[in-house]
Amino acid sequence: MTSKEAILEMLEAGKGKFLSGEEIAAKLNISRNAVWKNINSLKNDGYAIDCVRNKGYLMQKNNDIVSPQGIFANMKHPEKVSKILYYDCVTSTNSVARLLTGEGAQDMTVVVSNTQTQGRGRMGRAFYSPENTGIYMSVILKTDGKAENPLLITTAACVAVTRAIEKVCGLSPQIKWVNDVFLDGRKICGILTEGITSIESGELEYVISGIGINFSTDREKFPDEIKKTAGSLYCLPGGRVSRNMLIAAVLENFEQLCRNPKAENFMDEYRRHSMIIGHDITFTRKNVTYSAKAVGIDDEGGLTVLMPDGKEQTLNSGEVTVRRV
Ligand code: BT5
Repeated sequence: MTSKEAILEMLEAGKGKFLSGEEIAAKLNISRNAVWKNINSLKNDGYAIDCVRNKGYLMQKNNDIVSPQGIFANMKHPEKVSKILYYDCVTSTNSVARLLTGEGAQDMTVVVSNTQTQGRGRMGRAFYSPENTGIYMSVILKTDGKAENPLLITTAACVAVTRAIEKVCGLSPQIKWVNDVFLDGRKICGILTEGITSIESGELEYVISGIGINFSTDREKFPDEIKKTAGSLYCLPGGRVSRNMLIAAVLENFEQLCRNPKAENFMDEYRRHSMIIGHDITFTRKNVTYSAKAVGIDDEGGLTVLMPDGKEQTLNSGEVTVRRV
C-alpha cells in the first residue's frame, strides 16, 4: 500500500474526526511534509479534507468518493472480501471481472467503477451508468466446480441489495422478479449474473454477479427511454449515507447469503419483498406474449404463474410485466 492509500484508509476510518499530521506521520513512518503532500494529492483527486492548524486533517462526513479504503472502513468483516479493485471508468465491471477470472481471481474479488461506458443488462440491453452518482460493481464467486444455480445467486444479490438499502438508507425497496429492485414504483437497481465455464472440464468455474444501483442520479438526467421508469435512492441530504457505506453493506450481506444459503433462508425474504406475487402479469416466450397471474416464487427462484386455462407453470428466466388495470 502506498503512503497515500494508507492516509486515505486512516481518514476514511476516522471520517468526521481530526487526525493530527504528527500522528499520521508517526504511524506511517514518514515526514509531516510527506503527509501534507499526500493530503494535497487526495484533495486534488476531489476528496473533501479540512486542514486546520493545530488540529490536523479531517475527511468531511459527506465525502462521497468511492474507494477500496472507504468501502473497507465501513465493513464489520473486511476479511470476507479478498480484494476490491476500483476504477474511475471501465467499459463494464462484469467484463473486467471476466478478464480477472482468466487470471485465476480469488473468490469474493470485487470490481467497482465510478462510471461505465458499456454497462450492460440482460440480452444485450444497456445499463445507463453515469459518473459520480451510481454504484457499479461486480462480485466474483468461485464455484469450485459446484453446480451453483445462477438464478439463486441473482436472488441472493437482490436480497443483499434490499437489506443494505433498508439498513443503511432506511428505505423500503421491493423486488421485481427476477433481477430488479424498485423503489416507489421505479427501477433503482439491476443485477446481471454471468457464469464462466472451464473449457477443459465444461464445469462452472466462476459466477460473476454485476450490481448497478442508481444512488443519487437526478431523475431528470436519465435518458428519455427510461425517464418514466428509472429512479434512484436520492441518497440522502447532508451526506448521511455514502456510496462506500452502501457498497460495504451490500457486500457483507451478499457474502453471508451466498455462503450460508440454507441458514439464511433468503427466499422467504425475497418473496416478502416481491412486487409481483398476486398480480396479473404478461411474459414473453419465443416471441409470444402470454397473460397469467404470478402466484409464487419457488425455493429455486422460479416464478410460478397461473395460466388462463387454470394450469400452473414455472418460469426460470425472462422478464415479466405487471399488468395495470
Ligand atoms: C439489468 O438488466 O437491469 C441488469 C443491469 C446490471 C448492471 C450492472 S452495473 C455493474 C455490472 N456491469 C455491467 O455491465 N452490468 C452490471 P435488464 O433487466 O436487462 O434491464 C435493462 C433495462 O433496464 C434497459 O433496457 C432499460 O430499460 C433499463 N435501464 C437501463 N439503465 C437503467 C438504469 N440506470 N436504471 C434503471 N433502469 C435502467
